[in-house]
Amino acid sequence: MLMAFTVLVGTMVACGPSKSGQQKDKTFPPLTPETEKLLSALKAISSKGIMFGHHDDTNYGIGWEGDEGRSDVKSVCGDYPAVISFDLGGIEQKDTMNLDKVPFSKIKKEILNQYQRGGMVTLSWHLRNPKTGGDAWDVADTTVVKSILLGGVEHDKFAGWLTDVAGFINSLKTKAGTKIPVLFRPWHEHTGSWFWWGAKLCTPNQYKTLWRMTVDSLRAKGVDNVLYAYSTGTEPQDTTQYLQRYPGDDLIDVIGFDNYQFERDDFLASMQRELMIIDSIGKTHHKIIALTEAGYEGIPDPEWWTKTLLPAVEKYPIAYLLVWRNAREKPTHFFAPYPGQASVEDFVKFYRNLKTLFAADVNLYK
Ligand code: BMA
Repeated sequence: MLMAFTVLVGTMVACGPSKSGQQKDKTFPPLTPETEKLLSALKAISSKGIMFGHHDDTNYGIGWEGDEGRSDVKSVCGDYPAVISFDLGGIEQKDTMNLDKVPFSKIKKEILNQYQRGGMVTLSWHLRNPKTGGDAWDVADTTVVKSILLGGVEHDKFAGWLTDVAGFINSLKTKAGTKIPVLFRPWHEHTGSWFWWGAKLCTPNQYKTLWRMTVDSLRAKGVDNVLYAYSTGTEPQDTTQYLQRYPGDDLIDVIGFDNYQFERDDFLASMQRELMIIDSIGKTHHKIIALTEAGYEGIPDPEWWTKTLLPAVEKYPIAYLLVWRNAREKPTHFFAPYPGQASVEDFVKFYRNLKTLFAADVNLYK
C-alpha cells in the first residue's frame, strides 16, 4: 500500500508540468522502501523521545582513532548514539580522506554499522570553495554561489562535484545490495556568514536556487536513498526570517538549527526562540524538526546534560539532537564526554532519562 502510493506520488510530482511550461519534465526515482521507513520513523519518533546524536562518533575520540567498535559515548554509557553524523568535505576533490582526515572507506563502513544497529546516519558537507580554491570558511569572494549556478563560470566544475556526492551516496549499500538511507544536510548555518554560502554572500534567490540545483542533480543521478535537512544558525528572530531562504517543502524533510553554548543565558534564550520557530513551522509545513548541531565545547559544566540541555529541549517534539565531534587532534575540541571527563556522571543520568533515545532504543527501518 505504502509502496504503491509512493510510486504514484513520486511519478505525479516528477512529471507534472511546471507552471511556466518552460522547464523540462523531470522523472525522478521514488524513495527506496528503507528511506520511506526512515521518513515515517522520524515522523513518529518524537512521541517516544529525542534521539541523541554525535558527529564522527565511531571514527575517533579522545586518545584513540579507528579502534573497531569503539565510541566515547558507548564507553561512558554503554550504548552508541541513535544518530551518527559524518562529513563529506573533500569528496568533491576526489580525496581519499575527508577534511578531518577520516578515510571515506572508513566512513562507509561506519555508515553500514550504524544502519545495522537500526540507527540513523546524517551527512554534512564542509566542501571547499569552488571559485577561490580555499576551504568552506573562505568568504573573501562574495560571488561564489552565483558562479556555480547555471550560466556561472564555475557551474561545470560544481556540477562535477555533485556527481561525486551522488556517487558516494548511491554507493552506500549493505552486502545484500540494499541502499542505506541517509539524511543529507548541505548548505548549513547559512543565516550566518562564515561559509561561502552564507547570508552576506548570496541573495535568498541564489541560495534557494543552489538548493534546488543540488537536489535536482542528485535525484537525476538516481539518488533515492536520501532525505534532506535545512538547518540555520540561531540568527532567525521569527518564522519569516527562518523561512527567508527556505528552498521549498518539495525539497526538505527535516528543519532544524545549530546552536552552541558560550554563555548560558544566551544559549537558553536562543534555544527557546529557535525551537518555537521550528516547532511552529514544523506543524504548518508538516516537517520533522531537530536540533541539528549543538554542544558546549569541552563541557566545562559537569551537569550540563541534565541541567541545561535536556530542560531546554524536552518540551519540543524534536526527532533528534546532535553534538559535534570529539577531535582527537585538538585536545579541547570535544562535545561528548569520554571516560574520566567531568560530565560523565551527568551524561549517564541523561542517558537513563526516559526522554533520550540511544541506538538500542530505536529500530528505524522496521
Ligand atoms: C568544525 C570543527 C573543525 C572541523 C569542521 C568539520 O566545527 O570541528 O575542526 O574541520 O567542523 O567537521
